[in-house]
Amino acid sequence: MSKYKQKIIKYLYKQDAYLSGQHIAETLNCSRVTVKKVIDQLRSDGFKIDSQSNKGYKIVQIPPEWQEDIVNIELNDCKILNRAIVQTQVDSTQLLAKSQITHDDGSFIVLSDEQTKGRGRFNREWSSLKSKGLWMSVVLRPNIPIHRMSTFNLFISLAIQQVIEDNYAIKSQIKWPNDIYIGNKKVCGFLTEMIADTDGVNAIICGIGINLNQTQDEFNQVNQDRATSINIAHGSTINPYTFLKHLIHAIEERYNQFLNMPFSEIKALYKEKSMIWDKTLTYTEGQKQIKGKAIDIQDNGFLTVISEDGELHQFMSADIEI
Ligand code: BT5
Repeated sequence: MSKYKQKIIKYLYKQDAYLSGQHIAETLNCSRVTVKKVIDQLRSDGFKIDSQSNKGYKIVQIPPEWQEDIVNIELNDCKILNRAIVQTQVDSTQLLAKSQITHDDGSFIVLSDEQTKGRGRFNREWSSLKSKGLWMSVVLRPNIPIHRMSTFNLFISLAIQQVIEDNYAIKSQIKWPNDIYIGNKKVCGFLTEMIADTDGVNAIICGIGINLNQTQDEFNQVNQDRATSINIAHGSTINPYTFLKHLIHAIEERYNQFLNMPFSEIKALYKEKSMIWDKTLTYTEGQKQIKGKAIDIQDNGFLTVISEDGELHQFMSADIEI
């Protein structure tokens, strides 16, 4: 039955119209009894499926938990990713992705409804409430030397920023090197890790956290005044599958650019979408801390900052207090 379950989900998910049991059975070459059994199973899994005697069936609501079959439908057209691993709860999608790499040499995503130990950079906590956001790790396999990785985050930032702006009409901005903001609140953070040796990069593991459907009071005390969600900015519920579809498409496009063109070609756009210019901010990288203004970004992704005493500083990655 699971073979038909997948096919029936796919068939119904793609349709806006009602489809009769007879029609589904004929198309999928199974009996109407099988169709009915699968529909009952889907309903008990949490799908709301309307049925009307003369018309047939139509999915009207998908359960709030990620459905692997539907995620895979959204990945269908993507040429850079082979599959999705979907979990209800994990410690961190980054950890699960890394453990998969040892026995899967393809490119894939790991998605979870909830993370109990979601992490940001330097092991900082990433709050990942159940079914409220996109908690995802993307594993990619570029065949490039390590030094080329210094611009990867810049391409990915633009992918995420543009999904929010182009599809939801929300002005969003990039905070170099790895955050996306709406106004002065963080809506997304991502981090890029890699497995590499002297021959080059074997795997990129890019962990992306995007707040989709939290209300403001659902953020914990630490993030209460500093975080926002797309739902809050947009004023309505965000369909996670639609968001995922847009994001995968944008990542594919920007990843191909990252592989094939220098950062200098998208630098003007990146700078236009960035929020850190013309402000005196505090930059911290390791032991080094300065107050200054960002004045440019280099073709290798390094940020040039001029400190209050007029000295120029180059940052590869830094924490910026805004
Ligand atoms: C980041 O780190 O912003 C990268 C976050 C990456 C999370 C993803 S989710 C999928 C994958 N699996 C993981 O375990 N991680 C990745 P950083 O720049 O260090 O920022 C962390 C800071 O962001 C925290 O110290 C909080 O102040 C803030 N923060 C935590 N949760 C947040 C949230 N949901 N929304 C906005 N800000 C948050």
